[in-house]
Amino acid sequence: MSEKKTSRIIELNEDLIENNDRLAEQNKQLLKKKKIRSFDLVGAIGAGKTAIIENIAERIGKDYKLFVINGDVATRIDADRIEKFGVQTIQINTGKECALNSYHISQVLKNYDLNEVDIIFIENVGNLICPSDFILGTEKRIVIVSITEGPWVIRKHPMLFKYSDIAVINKIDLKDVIDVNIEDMIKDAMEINPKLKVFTTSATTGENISKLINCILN
Ligand SMILES: Nc1nc2c(ncn2[C@@H]2O[C@H](COP(=O)(O)OP(=O)(O)OP(=O)(O)O)[C@@H](O)[C@H]2O)c(=O)[nH]1
Ligand SMILES: [Mg+2]
Repeated sequence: MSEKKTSRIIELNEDLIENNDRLAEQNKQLLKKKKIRSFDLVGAIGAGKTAIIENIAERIGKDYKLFVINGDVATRIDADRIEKFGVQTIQINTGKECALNSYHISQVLKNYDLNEVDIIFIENVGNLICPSDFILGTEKRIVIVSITEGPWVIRKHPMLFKYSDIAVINKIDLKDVIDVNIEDMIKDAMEINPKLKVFTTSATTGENISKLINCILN
C-alpha cells in the first residue's frame, strides 16, 4: 500500500474515534441531566454478560426502573432473555460492526422516553478487542471474562481492563473442572489497572452477584 493511502486510512480512523468521543460526551451529559445511571458491559462472546444482567434484573428490577440495550451482530435473543424479567429492552444489531458506538446510543437516547428510567445497562457485542476504541458515554464500564476463556485471557487483552472501572471474572462455579488460578487472574487485572474493582462471580449459582450489585449501585 502506498504511503499516501496508509496515512489517509490512519486519518479516517482518528476522525472516527474523535467523532465517537464527542458524541459519547453528549450522551454522558444527557444521561446526567436525566439523572440516569448507566453502565456498559463488555467482554468475550459467551462470558456471561446477559446472564449477569438477568441476575441483576431479577434482584433489583422491582426497586429500580431498568432499561437494557443489547448489542449483537444479529438476532434479538439477548433482549428476549432480559424481557422475561419485565425489563424494557432495545436490541441493536450491528451487522458487520464488531462493537456498539456512541451514535447507536445517542439514537436510543433521542428516540425513547427514558423519563422514568433509573439505570441503563448496555451489553456490547461479545468481543474483547473492538469495544476498547469506542466509548459510549456511560458512567462506568464493566468488563466481563470467564474462567473458561483460559488463564491468560486478561493478560492477552489488557486494553479493556485498562479502560474499565469494574472487572468481573465469571463462571467460578466451574473452578474445579477448569485448570485456572483465579487469584492469578485477579492479580493480572490489578496489575493492568490498580483502580479496578474486581469481582469473581457465578451467574449460574448467584455467588457474589450481590457484591457486584452493591458496587454498581454505590
Ligand atoms: N457454568 C456457568 N455458566 C454460565 C455462567 N454465566 C453464563 N453461563 C452460560 O454461558 C453461556 C453464555 O452466557 P451468556 O450470558 O449468553 O453470555 P454473553 O456474554 O451474554 O454472550 P454473547 O452475548 O453471545 O457475547 C450460557 O449458556 C450461560 O448459561 C456462569 O457463571 N457459570
Ligand atoms: Mg449476551
